Amino acid sequence: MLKFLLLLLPAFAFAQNVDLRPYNLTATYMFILVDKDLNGQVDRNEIDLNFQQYDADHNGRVSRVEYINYVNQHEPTLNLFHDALFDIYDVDGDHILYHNDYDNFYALMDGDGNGIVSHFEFVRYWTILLETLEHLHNFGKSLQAPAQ
Ligand SMILES: *[C@@H]1O[C@H](CO)[C@@H](O)[C@H](O)[C@H]1NC(C)=O
Ligand SMILES: [Ca+2]
Ligand SMILES: [Ca+2]
Ligand SMILES: [Ca+2]
Repeated sequence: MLKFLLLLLPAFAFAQNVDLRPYNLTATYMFILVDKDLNGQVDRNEIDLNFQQYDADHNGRVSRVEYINYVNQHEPTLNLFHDALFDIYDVDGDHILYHNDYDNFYALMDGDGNGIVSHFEFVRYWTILLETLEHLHNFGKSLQAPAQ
């Protein structure tokens, strides 16, 4: 399933040609999965909940190896994209995701800085991120020109 920030994509997770467009629809789908208590916003603890699924050894931290292992089991065709996402999450660059990284990422998504990530803010942030990293998950599709 599209597990949020590992976001990820359900049925076609193993397909060769994953197409996440339209990005605002993918971002909306991610929001629905992340907003576990259905209160219409992403609460800070919901970020923790999301990342817990990657913490294979349950030590409270997500290493790059744990994250990539999870990706390889669930969304292998998006591994380049996820490698870049890990770098975005890992704000202090120590290759381990922990509370400080989640705090930072939450603040990045909180466009108006009021301490709450609204549906609108989440979808806007992820739509832009999916566009920005398009070359890492949409490779090939723009090269499918008709044969001459
Ligand atoms: C996505 O963006 C398109 C074009 O702006 C818009 O028509 C559509 O309603 C949007 N969909 C969602 C789910 O926000
Ligand atoms: Ca761990
Ligand atoms: Ca870190
Ligand atoms: Ca906000």
